[in-house]
Amino acid sequence: MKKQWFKDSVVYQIYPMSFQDSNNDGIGDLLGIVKRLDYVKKLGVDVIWLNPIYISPNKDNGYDIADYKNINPEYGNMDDFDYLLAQIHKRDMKLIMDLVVNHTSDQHKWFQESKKAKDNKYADYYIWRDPVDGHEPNNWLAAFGGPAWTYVPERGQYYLHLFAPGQPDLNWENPKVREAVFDVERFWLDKGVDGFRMDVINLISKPAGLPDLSGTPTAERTLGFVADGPRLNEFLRQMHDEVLSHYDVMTVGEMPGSTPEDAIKYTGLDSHELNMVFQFEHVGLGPNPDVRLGKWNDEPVKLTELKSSLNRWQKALDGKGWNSLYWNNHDQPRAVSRFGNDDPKYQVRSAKMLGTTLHMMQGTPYVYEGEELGMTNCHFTDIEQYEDLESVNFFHELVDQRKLVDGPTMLKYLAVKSRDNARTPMQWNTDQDAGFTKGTPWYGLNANYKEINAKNELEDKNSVFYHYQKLIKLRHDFDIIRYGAFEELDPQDEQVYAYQRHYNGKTLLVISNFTDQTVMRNYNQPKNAELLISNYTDDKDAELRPYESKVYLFN
Ligand code: TEU
Ligand code: CA
Repeated sequence: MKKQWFKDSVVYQIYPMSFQDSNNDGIGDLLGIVKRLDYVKKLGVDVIWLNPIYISPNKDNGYDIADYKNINPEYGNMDDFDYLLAQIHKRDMKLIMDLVVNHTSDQHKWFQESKKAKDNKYADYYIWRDPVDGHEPNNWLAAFGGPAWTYVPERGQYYLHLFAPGQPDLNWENPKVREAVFDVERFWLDKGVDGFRMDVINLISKPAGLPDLSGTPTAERTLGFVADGPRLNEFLRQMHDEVLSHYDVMTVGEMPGSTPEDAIKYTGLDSHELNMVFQFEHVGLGPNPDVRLGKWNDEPVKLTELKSSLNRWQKALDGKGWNSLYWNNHDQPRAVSRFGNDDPKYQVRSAKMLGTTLHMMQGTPYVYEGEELGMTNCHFTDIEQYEDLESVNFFHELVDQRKLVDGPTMLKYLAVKSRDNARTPMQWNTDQDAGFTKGTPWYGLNANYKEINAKNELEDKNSVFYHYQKLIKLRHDFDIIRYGAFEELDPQDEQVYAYQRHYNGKTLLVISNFTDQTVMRNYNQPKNAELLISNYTDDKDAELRPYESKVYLFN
């Protein structure tokens, strides 16, 4: 069996558009990333995951691909890519690319051909259906608003798009589509890429017959209904056997709606499909006062629910599969705002607490650009400040069209949940535009970049950066962190997240106070227990101060 290096790795996610601009057009690019590789290496990560950099009209910031084998000129060219890959490998790091093959852009040549006729080579590359009583073929709704079907008069048919009309779903039932995707994968793997993050890969097999959704159709329920369709295992197995198994690669499947049982099917120890999955349970927590509004609310997450979710995944996959570990990414609000406390009084402490809580678990941790600095949400107050189609579409659909919520309330919800919170430029220093660009940034910076930036943190040994650097080093140094069995402690405790790991007779005890209160908790660790890491400079034993998080190792 190939060495499963993904189990020893920490991944750093770069959103290229917002990471570093090198030619002052205000847009991050590949040569900009090269300039920052020593910073990424200093953090100690092993793998870089790059969000899509292919030719795209950018209706969904690159998740609408028009040419899988060419670089979007905004980011540079193929020579720049080859240079970036070589520079990553030279620093003994690996690169995984974002593979978006549930759908393409409507500007892709395949779709441009497919929409013309019912009998050309590409006619069945997408999912076309005749109108039913003059309407959409079923009641599915799209993740970015409106119905999941758009009518094309040239064909006299509707095509399916689970996301935006500019993102037509590929027809994976068609073996030619599977071959075309495998060809794309081989193209990048033959260039030396070390694996893929696979976008919404559990949506590629649709329910047979595309039946109506029962009950109230919503965008979220549509994704959940479509997810994990009848031929998913078959398609993933074919991809593994025909392509992935011929390379030493790491794969992570993004799987909205997946359960631990699903994940074991796809990441079973033989890894004959994927190495791990991104599941959405913990980032989707919080009561949903009005299902018609989907994720749009500002309900806080209850710690007992967060613990129940993460602990269930830890226990279910222990010895059976492999977890990805993340708090945030380009689709989620900033971790310290969502799960910690971004009040300047607690921002550093709680960002470190979140890092410790996640990085001491079993699985492969993912650090999203800026998370290692404790970057926060933007607290926008005006719809004009948003650029993500998901946020803008739903503001207009829910406020203006369906009148389900008023503008000020929806703006509160956007401020908490919008993906734009994660997409403002990386905060490098206190220069104009935080050193991200000398041009006009494609998107405004978070106003707090003079306080929160890489330069300040590299000069402060107590910064979030050095805390993450230490967490990553601990994972590399201690088998118990990588492989130890997981044991939850006090699941009903509403203030403190505590758990243990066990390996070869040793115990790791992880204690995190998720509140701004001082609380007393005694876990009876031996007096000679070694304190591996803490976000305080001293240790008051049972007294846990606001957001205090510490890790003990003992026999
Ligand atoms: O996201 C999958 C997905 O389910 C998103 O709709 C996400 O859960 C939602 O935006 C959270 O509010 C992937 C990519 O990560 C995302 O950036 C793309 O927009 C989407 O697929 C379509 O490709
Ligand atoms: Ca640029």
